[in-house]
Amino acid sequence: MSVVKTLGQFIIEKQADFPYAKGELSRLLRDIGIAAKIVNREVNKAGLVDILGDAGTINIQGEGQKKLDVYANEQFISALRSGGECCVVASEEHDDCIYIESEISKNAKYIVAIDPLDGSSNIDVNVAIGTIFSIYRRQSTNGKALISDVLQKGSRQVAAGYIIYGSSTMLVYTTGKGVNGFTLDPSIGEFCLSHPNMTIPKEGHIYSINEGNYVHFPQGVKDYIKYCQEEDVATKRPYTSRYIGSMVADIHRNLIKGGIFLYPVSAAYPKGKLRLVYECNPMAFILEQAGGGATDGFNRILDLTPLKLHQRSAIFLGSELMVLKLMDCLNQTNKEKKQVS
Ligand code: P6P
Repeated sequence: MSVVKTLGQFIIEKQADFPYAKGELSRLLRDIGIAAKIVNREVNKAGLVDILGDAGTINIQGEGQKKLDVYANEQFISALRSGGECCVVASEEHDDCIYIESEISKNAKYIVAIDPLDGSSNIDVNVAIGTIFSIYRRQSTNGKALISDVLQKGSRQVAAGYIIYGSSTMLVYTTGKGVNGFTLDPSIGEFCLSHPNMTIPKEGHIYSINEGNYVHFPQGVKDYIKYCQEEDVATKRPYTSRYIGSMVADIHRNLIKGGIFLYPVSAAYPKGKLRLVYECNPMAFILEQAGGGATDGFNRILDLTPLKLHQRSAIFLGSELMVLKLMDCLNQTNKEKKQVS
């Protein structure tokens, strides 16, 4: 009988990896885990209680908020407020940052950027959805935290993770020393280590993209899609197309099986759809820590400097060799453009 290791036990055990750690980050990760269990309870009841459907409000993205969006946002912010380790929360559901200035948080060192419930369009049709979070250490040294504490490069994250509310509920996170996955055991109400040291295969045979936007994709992306669809036994092509429309679910599958997730610029999203601070950066940190790659097509995602809280970016991330092949396709069309111009 293998010994069950809970998220709490694992966090404390790994705290030793950080010699100067005094437990603040451990407590912060614990707070996020608790909120995730509360949100999971409501997600699992969705359809049985009046928590499906629209909240009748609009977020800064101009997107209609679902009741579960609002609920999840409230739960994570409440947990971060009461936990005392977080001084600023940047949430997809709020126009501006939430500065926590309570007595319990007066010495808080950490910034949390969060998409409380990603994949909202899937909530009412019972498809997997997720929470994505990113953690930074504040750079300002005293007084109220600053927006510059939030708009740090992704390479400065101290931790990142996601929760996927699917056939089972999992919490996957990294603190820069590999990626570990925990599955919620409802019988004991604990996230238990189920996927230690997660690594993404260097090569994969799944590509995930909304091909409905094909006509507006950059030529290099079109070339890559055609590459995925060509017959070639040696490279096991054509690849399989799998797209759920829920970033956390698509990336989680590719992390386990190998594959590439692509959200290029398009007519509707000329700068890309996914948000750099609380979607692209945390997912890029996780995938790099799992041995994969993450780019906006030209730059490493983690090297981008956010200028605005809700700024968007194109993103291509997954198996290292698939990301490199995509970049070859993009670079090739750029060379051809330069030769012509
Ligand atoms: P599209 C969900 O709304 C989301 O933000 C991500 O979870 C997902 O990957 C993407 O948008 C889907 O966008 O345009 O393909 O529906």
